[in-house]
Amino acid sequence: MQTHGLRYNWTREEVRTIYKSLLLNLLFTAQAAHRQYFVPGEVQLCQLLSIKTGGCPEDCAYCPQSAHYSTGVARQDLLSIDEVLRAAREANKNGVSRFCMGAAWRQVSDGPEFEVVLEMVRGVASLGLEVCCTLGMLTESQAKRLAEAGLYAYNHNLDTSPEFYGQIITTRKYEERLRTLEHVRKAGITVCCGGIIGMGESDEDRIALLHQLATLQPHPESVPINVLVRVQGTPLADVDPVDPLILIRTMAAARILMPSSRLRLSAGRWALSREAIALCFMAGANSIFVGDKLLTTPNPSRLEDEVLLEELDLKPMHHA
Ligand code: SAM
Ligand code: DTB
Ligand code: SF4
Repeated sequence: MQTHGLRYNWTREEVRTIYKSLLLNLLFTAQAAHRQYFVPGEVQLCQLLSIKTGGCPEDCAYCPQSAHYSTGVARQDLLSIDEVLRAAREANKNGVSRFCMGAAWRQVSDGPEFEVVLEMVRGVASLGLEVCCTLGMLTESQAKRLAEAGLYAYNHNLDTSPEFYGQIITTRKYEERLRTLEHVRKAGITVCCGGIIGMGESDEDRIALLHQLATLQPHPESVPINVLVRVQGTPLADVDPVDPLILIRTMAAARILMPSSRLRLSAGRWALSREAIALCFMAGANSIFVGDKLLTTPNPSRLEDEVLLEELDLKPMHHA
């Protein structure tokens, strides 16, 4: 991967200036940055699978899987290796090049369930897919074992600014998230780290999140930008929806700050217009999640997405 021209010493002020610049200038600069590192019109298709659902001890205010809220999400114990491999093979056939397994855990515990997850990673990797996991906090030795099993990426989001974080989650600290990211890095696994917008945060919070991400050295190879999916029963069920132009601004700023990272238009795409999605691609997004479901919430159907890709002249990116 080309690393020329990347910067890690962005100041908060510089990030603010970029984020607040005139929208059309922002889009133009972001698209130019995008073209230095990527083939225009190529998008990576990723698919999620919830391998363990609900009943999570954390109190993340956005999350339908937290045991602190009653959201109607049915709890599901760890899936079998067979069920996971069946889903991964199906995804592979459908042109997906990255498969991400999510578990509603606060952290990974050593023991039989972790051994099963390691076997799932080996199996998915053997299909030639980029395999990603998001399992909560990890120790250094757990990260090392995942790397040995062939894990390509680990997703662990900072979610929002350090300042706003305490209003969203009280059961863990921002610093703990950063520590897991260090363990992932040290084990040689690529980092997938981003956040959520539309939780009632301010521009300054979004700027601070972008600043945190863009000063990680190296940058996360993958940056998911999620739009809050408001789920009944969670404390954020009735928060005002975010203006799509704010999403587009956040995407463009992320592309300029971290030009060589894959930028993923993740949760919340279902609620966006085709035109807003097109502007996200203009702003430098180059990946989406496909499949009828994200982890627990709905996503556009595969058929709708086929039409979308065709209408926007986008081509699926193949495995690197
Ligand atoms: N339990 C693990 C953790 O928190 O790291 C992994 C799974 S968790 C569901 C992964 C990410 O999904 C969260 O960090 C958050 O960014 C995102 N997420 C969860 N609920 C969401 C929602 N309602 N809308 C948008 N993003 C959401
Ligand atoms: C990420 O940043 N977005 C993806 C992935 N990482 C795990 C998933 C978002 C999940 C949205 C809520 C749900 O479907 O439960
Ligand atoms: Fe648990 Fe992850 Fe949901 Fe937080 S985001 S409640 S840690 S599943």
